[in-house]
Amino acid sequence: MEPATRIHVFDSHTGGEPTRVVLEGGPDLGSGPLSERQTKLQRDHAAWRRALVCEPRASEVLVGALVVPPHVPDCNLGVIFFNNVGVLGMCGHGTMGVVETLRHAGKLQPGRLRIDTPVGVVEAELLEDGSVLVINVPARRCLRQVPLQVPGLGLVHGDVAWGGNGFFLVDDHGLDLRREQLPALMGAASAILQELERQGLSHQVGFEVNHVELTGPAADPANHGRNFVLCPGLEWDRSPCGTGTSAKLACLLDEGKLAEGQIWRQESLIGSVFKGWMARRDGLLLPHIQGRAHMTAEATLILDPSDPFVAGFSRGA
Ligand code: PYC
Repeated sequence: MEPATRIHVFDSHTGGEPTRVVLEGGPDLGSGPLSERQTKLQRDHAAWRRALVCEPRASEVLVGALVVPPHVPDCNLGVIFFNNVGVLGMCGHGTMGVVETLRHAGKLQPGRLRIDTPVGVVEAELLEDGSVLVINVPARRCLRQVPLQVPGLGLVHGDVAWGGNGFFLVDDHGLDLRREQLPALMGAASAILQELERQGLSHQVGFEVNHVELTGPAADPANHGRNFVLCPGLEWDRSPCGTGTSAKLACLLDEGKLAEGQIWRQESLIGSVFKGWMARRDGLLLPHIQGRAHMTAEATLILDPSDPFVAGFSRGA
């Protein structure tokens, strides 16, 4: 009988959104650029991905982070993020989870880390108060107030923005961003996502617009806004979503509603908060996102080849 594969994982959550980090023992993806290795993970290792972040060893909300040697020479590490249906370009809450995991494992190098990702280099630093600052790839708003007729919801308008993933940000959804409204929020955001796919909006902007961000007023007056983010695998982000907050900052700045360096406190559906601001470097607008991750578990996953569900299962791919 073939022996079981064992994979050591580090679990954390950032503002309620879980991350599962693999520091070693991932599939061999070669040593090419991170975007190439991301493609290999997506194409050749779907079973490994699902085994890590889907049932029966996980729940579909989990985001995985595979730490690999970087390709960009001055980076300290490389990371490929993935979820229940595939790979992600970047992940803000996940980057905070990676930094907290490295600290927990005694592997965090002092100072600011440069992290190679499939969508560019990001920086991250563990701050004295235990929070993590992520300096994301440049964010931008690409399309403003695109009208979208959504079956069952009606006409909404959305900004299309890049924040390391592609977002459709809708303010005129007419829903309360409260936990009790979760079924209605899921229904509305899924219908928007489906309509975006049907209309092929991604082709217009050159990146996948596969995250829907419903935005609205904050519940806590200390914060500036609240969001509900639906990810491509139809899971909602419990955190304020680092890449979603980056996309929101890009829209606010473009709209003249936020100045460079001005702080925006973004609240999630469960009330967790990321602090964000935009700062310019070499002419590029870089989102700065600050939040805190906490370790929840260290475990060894067992992938028993005789298990009919060794490759995991999900509602998606
Ligand atoms: O924090 O960027 C983020 C994120 C993306 C998907 C889930 N979380």
